[in-house]
Amino acid sequence: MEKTFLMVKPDGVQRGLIGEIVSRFEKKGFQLAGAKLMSISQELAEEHYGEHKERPFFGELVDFITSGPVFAMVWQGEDVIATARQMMGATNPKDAVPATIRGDFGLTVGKNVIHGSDSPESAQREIGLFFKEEELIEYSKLINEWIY
Ligand code: DAT
Ligand code: MG
Repeated sequence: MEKTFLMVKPDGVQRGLIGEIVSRFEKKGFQLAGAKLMSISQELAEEHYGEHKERPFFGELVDFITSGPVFAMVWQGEDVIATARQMMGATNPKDAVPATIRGDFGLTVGKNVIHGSDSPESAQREIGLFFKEEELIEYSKLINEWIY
């Protein structure tokens, strides 16, 4: 089953949105494979956001993501990578439609509440950066028979 890396950013943790965000993915029918509250080191932040190294906002982005704890998660399910991106909404909350996470809870691009992998390649890379294999749990849920 496809897996993706999702993370409640420091603003979302401070604002008490962990439960709300977990709940949305649970209710959708996705299955949690791993989760932890953690601090991101400077090195991990720079690696995670490596694709944006040359962008003018890179320093700000690294400072922000290391500014407080994040809630890192791996979710699995059919088409979870693309569907989670849709549920997150556009990068800039100004453009994110209502009923998306950024549309409902964000106002500015710098503090947009949630991160999600944008492709199978980035999902694999980001899961590997944040989780050890033994931190991901394979288990079956009977309810999946009513989802698939
Ligand atoms: P996404 O998080 O939707 O995958 P991205 O990968 O393009 O978006 O950018 C990573 C993060 O960088 C994004 O969540 C917020 C920040 N960011 C993106 N564009 C920005 C900009 N123009 N100014 C400030 N921060 C920006
Ligand atoms: Mg991205």
